[in-house]
Amino acid sequence: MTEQKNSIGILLNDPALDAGLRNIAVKIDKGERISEEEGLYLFEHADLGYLGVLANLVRERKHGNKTYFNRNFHLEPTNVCLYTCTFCSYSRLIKKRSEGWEYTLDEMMELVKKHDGEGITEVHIVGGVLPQYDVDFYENLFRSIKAYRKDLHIKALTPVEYHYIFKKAKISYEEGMQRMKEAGLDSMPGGGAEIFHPEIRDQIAGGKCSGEQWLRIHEIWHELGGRSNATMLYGHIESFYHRVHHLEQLRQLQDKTGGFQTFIPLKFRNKDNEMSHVPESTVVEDLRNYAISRIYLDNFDHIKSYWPMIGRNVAQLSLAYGVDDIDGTIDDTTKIYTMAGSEEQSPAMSTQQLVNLIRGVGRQPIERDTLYKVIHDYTDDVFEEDKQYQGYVSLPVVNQSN
Ligand code: V47
Ligand code: SF4
Repeated sequence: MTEQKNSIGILLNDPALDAGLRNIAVKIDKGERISEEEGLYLFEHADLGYLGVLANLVRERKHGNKTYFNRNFHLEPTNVCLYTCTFCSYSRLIKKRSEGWEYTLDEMMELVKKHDGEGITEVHIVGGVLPQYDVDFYENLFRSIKAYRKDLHIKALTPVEYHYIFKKAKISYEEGMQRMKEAGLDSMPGGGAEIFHPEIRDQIAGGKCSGEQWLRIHEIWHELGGRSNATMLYGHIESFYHRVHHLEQLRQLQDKTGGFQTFIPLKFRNKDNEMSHVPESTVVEDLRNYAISRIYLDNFDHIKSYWPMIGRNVAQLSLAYGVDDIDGTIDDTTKIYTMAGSEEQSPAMSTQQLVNLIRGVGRQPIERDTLYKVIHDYTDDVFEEDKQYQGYVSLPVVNQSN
């Protein structure tokens, strides 16, 4: 039996560990990359305990105990959409547009103004795809936000919108992204990725940009010096093979550009959509998926669990399975997950609540800006209301169905 200084030693000293998992553990111990076959092997054979040890080691090598969050709000111009993604509970078809909302530029600026005086650093803009929201519209929106509040980081739109509006304007992706940059776009969120593989994408997100187009628009944005995020919508009709394929496409592009900051696995929620008959993944599977993502994406700095979607208790648990970021304070400004059945029916968390959520599992809460510049390290801060706890607050009572 070998002497090991880190937690992987416990795994390697277990004579019952199978050879495949042992080889992968040795690779992770040495800081080596795993192959696609090994990624698939993890999905098919590795239990949660094993994955937790490996993913936590990778996470702590990169970030120690640091756990990031930011202060943001969401601006969703519309929930009416030309597309009909089968997993989407949020959008309304054009023929039912009276059931949805379609904000004008002035109405959106009123929503921005609601956050006057708040220490918010980012606006995350995402919504449905409609012809009136074209290149000119978004240029005006970004310029108006910057003119009003130039410190606000604009993280906006996905290749789904960009592909559509550039095609409509008959301009190339390169020209389009350059125009967005000049209008004030600071970074791109990770949405619209779903599952890249056409076997699945065509069934759940037919008609919108392909996996290749999604990746190409991010590549162009990175070449312009921009940063962006990436997501994967998992736990529906895809197989483990499709998940590994998705992760591999991201890892390859990241090797080329280095422009991705964060990977965000998005758990499929099945309320009120065309895939309501598809059962949701278990919490154990969610944690396995975070852990394998952390192990596989060795060239991504951050793995984020998005608490409005996964629920704050699972987000807290995910911090032991490779996750180092739990997104932002949000302030009840997104409807995507409440409409899809998340246990977070009114997703708002104050900075204090987020800080305590992170402290509750013994991690260090760090407020960051969108580009991960540290804004404030809350490790030693004590909030007035928390003085009674004299240290970490205890875990909140878990009350969720899965
Ligand atoms: O692209 C839609 C997903 C995404 C459902 O970059 C669903 O910081 C689960 O990308 N069940 C949009 N997921 C949200 C998004 C995001 C969120 C938070 C942070 C960042 C970031 C990006 O939401 C869509 C789609 O993949 N989605 N419906 C559903 N029923
Ligand atoms: Fe439209 Fe996005 Fe919903 Fe698809 S996921 S229907 S593109 S809003």
